[in-house]
Amino acid sequence: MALNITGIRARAVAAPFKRPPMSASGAISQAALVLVDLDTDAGITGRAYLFAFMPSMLKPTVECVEALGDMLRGDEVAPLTIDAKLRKRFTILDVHGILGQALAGVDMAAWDALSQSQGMPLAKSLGGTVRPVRAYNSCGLWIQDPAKVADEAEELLAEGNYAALKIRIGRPDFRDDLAAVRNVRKRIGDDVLLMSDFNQSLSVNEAIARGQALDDEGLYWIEEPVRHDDYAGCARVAAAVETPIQIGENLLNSLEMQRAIDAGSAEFYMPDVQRIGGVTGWLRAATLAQVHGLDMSSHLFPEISAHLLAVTPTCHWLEYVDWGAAVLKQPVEVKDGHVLIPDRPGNGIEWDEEAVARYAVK
Ligand code: SMN
Ligand code: MG
Repeated sequence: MALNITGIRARAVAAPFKRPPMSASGAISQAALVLVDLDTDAGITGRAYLFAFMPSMLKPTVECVEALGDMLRGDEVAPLTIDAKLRKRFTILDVHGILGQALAGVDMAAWDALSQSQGMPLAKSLGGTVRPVRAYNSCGLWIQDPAKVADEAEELLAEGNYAALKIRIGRPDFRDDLAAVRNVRKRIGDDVLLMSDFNQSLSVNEAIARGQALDDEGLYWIEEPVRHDDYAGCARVAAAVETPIQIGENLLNSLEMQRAIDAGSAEFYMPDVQRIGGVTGWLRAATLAQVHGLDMSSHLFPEISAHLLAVTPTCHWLEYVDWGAAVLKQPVEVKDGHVLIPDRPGNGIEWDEEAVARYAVK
């Protein structure tokens, strides 16, 4: 029986962060989220949220999602068909930026509606099983006073009995990065994995120098050392630095991922479900990672990423952040350093309407 779209609603919220992100590429003051509700003629509503990065981008993102909803009214909830239709329609405009994020939001909500209609968690609808997915706590260790990071590292580990954390680096003076990494390592011991993220802040030569200087510090990966689209530059860094290089949160589709792989840009890949094209785009990226034997992790969106990593052949690490939790009825649970995929139909996202009203942006 066909499930058809009756409309798509989008709402803007700006929720507070427990620990506001401050990366080498700037600060983010509020969790600016667009909540997507895809209504169907069976009474099922598919849900997803998008991260607009800044409150000023909420309105255009909402309008973009609503415009896509107008194009899909009456269409069957068939995510691959919807993806093909919309991408064909937007060929001349191109789908980078906010439009691409809106496409991903619609895709995620459509997959949610579809798997709800099947009465299965998304991971099961995709042919996988519900299982815990190992995660690192990425909710802190932003660019800050190197003397304070060790206390925060300890707090972050305790929040979910984690075995891995990510520290943000790229301070103006590299000695402060080194001090921060060493302080954290000293406190967490040798058994905890420590990922790191430069957030695209370095030139290729700086990245090689800093990366080599960090090679003896036991970091598990160095993320986005240089601008995300400089695949050749990133490959020079990857060749010169022993610590594995991780990239992918800014990849917009699997063709871009193929280009990055062809260039030898990195050892690890971590697509972001909102950038790579929703569930549909993720599955294509996951196949590519498998074909090339590359470990694949997720970026943000732990709720949906847990389902997706459960069906990713080269599943590596889930990035846990609590940025959507403030507006969710049942935020994902973390136990012993693993995100638990909720055993209920769909992706598990339901809004806490009271919180949504509290943080609504008109
Ligand atoms: C990141 C992404 C988005 C906002 C802040 C920080 C970071 C990460 O690159 O990988 O968590
Ligand atoms: Mg990153």
